[in-house]
Amino acid sequence: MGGTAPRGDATRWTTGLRLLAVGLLLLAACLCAGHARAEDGYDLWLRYHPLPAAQAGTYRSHVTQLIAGATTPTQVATRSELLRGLGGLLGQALPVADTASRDGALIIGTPVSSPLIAGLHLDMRALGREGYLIRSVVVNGHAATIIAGNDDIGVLYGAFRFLRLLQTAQPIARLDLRDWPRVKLRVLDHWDNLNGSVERGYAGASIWDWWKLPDWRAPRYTDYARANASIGINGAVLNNVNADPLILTHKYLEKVAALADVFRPYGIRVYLSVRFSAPIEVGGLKTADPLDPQVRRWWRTKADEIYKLIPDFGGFLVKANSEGQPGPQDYGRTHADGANALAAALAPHGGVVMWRAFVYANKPGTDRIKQSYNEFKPLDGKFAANVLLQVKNGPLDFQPREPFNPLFGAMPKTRLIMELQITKEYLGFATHLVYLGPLYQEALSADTMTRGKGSTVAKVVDGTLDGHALTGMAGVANIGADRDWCGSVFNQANWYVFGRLAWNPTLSARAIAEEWVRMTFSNDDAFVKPVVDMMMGSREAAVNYMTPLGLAHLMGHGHHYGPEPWDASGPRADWTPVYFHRADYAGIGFDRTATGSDAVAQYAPPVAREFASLQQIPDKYLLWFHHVPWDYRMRSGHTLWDELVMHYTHGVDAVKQMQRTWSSLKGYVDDERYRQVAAFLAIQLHEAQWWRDACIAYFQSINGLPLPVGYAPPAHSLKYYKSLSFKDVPGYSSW
Ligand code: GCW
Repeated sequence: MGGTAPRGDATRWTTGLRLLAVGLLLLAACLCAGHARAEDGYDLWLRYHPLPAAQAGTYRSHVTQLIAGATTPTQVATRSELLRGLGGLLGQALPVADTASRDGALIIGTPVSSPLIAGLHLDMRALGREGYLIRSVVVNGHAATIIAGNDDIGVLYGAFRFLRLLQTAQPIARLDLRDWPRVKLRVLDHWDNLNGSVERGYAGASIWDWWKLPDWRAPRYTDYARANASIGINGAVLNNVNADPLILTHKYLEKVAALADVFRPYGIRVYLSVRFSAPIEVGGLKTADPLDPQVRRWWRTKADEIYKLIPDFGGFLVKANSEGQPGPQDYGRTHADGANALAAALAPHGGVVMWRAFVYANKPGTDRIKQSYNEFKPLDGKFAANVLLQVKNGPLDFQPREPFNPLFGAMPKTRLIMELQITKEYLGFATHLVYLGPLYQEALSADTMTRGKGSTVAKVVDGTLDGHALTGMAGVANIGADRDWCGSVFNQANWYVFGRLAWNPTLSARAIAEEWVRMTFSNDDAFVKPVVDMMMGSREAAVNYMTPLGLAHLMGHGHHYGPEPWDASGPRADWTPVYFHRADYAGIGFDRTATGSDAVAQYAPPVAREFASLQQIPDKYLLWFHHVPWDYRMRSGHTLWDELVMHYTHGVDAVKQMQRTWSSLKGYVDDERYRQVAAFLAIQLHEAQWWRDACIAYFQSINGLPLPVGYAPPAHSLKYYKSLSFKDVPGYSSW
């Protein structure tokens, strides 16, 4: 302070006042943000932050002690989750007791693990192994709540459900609910490579640290298992379907076994993607012919080795004769021959084969979307009992919108598992806010009409349509080593909704979004409603700014980043946007009616008629099935071209609206998450505008038509958009 003139009392006084004011402001800010402390997203929807005092007080009177066994690893996990969750939510540690000594005991267990539960003689037949029942009861004259199941894992699921009731501010005084999974295998498919990269992964490197496994079992593996168990996911395929054969070497199997050990208490089985030619690459054989006795013996011995290390190993996932992967057709055998050979090796141990139907190699020249059906439908009835055919939701490839895959309902004698993509390869990668609940729900609720009205895809998936007990749903994971797991907070909702719909495919995407928002952010209705609305509209926004009215696959070549509708570069025609949109001076769209590729004929007649008819086809599938002139009159009265421009523009406007919604909610969210979402929405807007402008510029270069009045021209020339090129795009080029 040398050299500064001494200040008088008055100055000191004002400075003091100022400091006090600043201090008070800071204090106020801290108090306001009390519920909104900075968060990095690591805790997902299992945050367990203290509930508002009044609410916590009510809950505390209903939950005063925990009576829970801790003999098996699953029981230990369940008890510790409840202590952690309730302790956090209620703001005080919950005492563990042996018997209900006062009102408010939370009693958990199975009739075997808990004498108190056994004494209630509950009817739990319908619950199966994984279901649970939560009920308010009276025990020893005291009000109590029970969480009961037939098996420890059901109790764990029930515990997470109970926590969710509190997390989402539901009443718990008079509970009587029971639930069980409608689908048997609820599986995440990780496209993780052994070198730590993730194909189509946008959340950093793989979470599996293969290098340090099996010695180092990162705590994160347990948190991964907790998160999955909380939504009922019970399986994980650890490695990419473009599989490295090394995963089947003993060294790697030991690593896999370590992960299986961590996951086991949480009811999660591990599965592996296998390369069909592994008997050659790992086994040193000359062939991988599935009918060769040596090859069959090799798979059997390999399966025996795996089950010695991992007694509850789930099975294999196989991508064969697809996109360059080896397969049975290399030896003149069918997909069924291939699948059954592996299935025979796993069957003695109770394992399954999930054989992917995503193939389009058999007849180049045939409409790509028809090939999988052509190839697999004739094999109905030919697959072994422990084979599931894994079918993508749509016939093409995880586009922003596709009609349902016609294989659903078309193979009644085959167990079909549905594959959805959670990672947003075609939906803006990590940064775009696109909630996939509506996409999944649209796919599941589609009516295949294969057994009359009401033969929905969901009924194929849950097995009720054709009476299958072995059923499944698989989601390509969006999980990586990023601190927030999924590359953004809102991407976590897609992991969440996948798990919830795999548990019960008839749940509503909106209800699930609401649960997630309450658990992830806040129970304040003033926040919940607008955020859920924003999420529910987000997928349609993306469809509009990327591929409206049934367009598909206009993304950048190979890496799939941004628009490249002009791309015709090969090496295969059916990898290029021009193949899919077929725009020319006269019109646009892919004629898949009888005058074109006749893909409509793969659907049940009433659906085929609807899709084939210009009068009946819903606008959203128009250009998927029809090639129509640019001046075609839409139902709205606009021409197709005008309507296309309007859809693109709506998409961009919807993102602007999302930005407005988010900025109006600043006060409800901690700064860290608020700012990331805001920044990502800015990226989304920029890229949505780019999508709109690039596509309009390109299509306009083909049809020469003016834009409808009031619609802004693209910001740049087509030449400019074509000049953009991208290197090192995340998630690309691992195979
Ligand atoms: O969508 C495509 C992806 C490939 C992927 C393939 C598949 C794993 O671009 O990266 O490969 O689908 O599902 O097999």
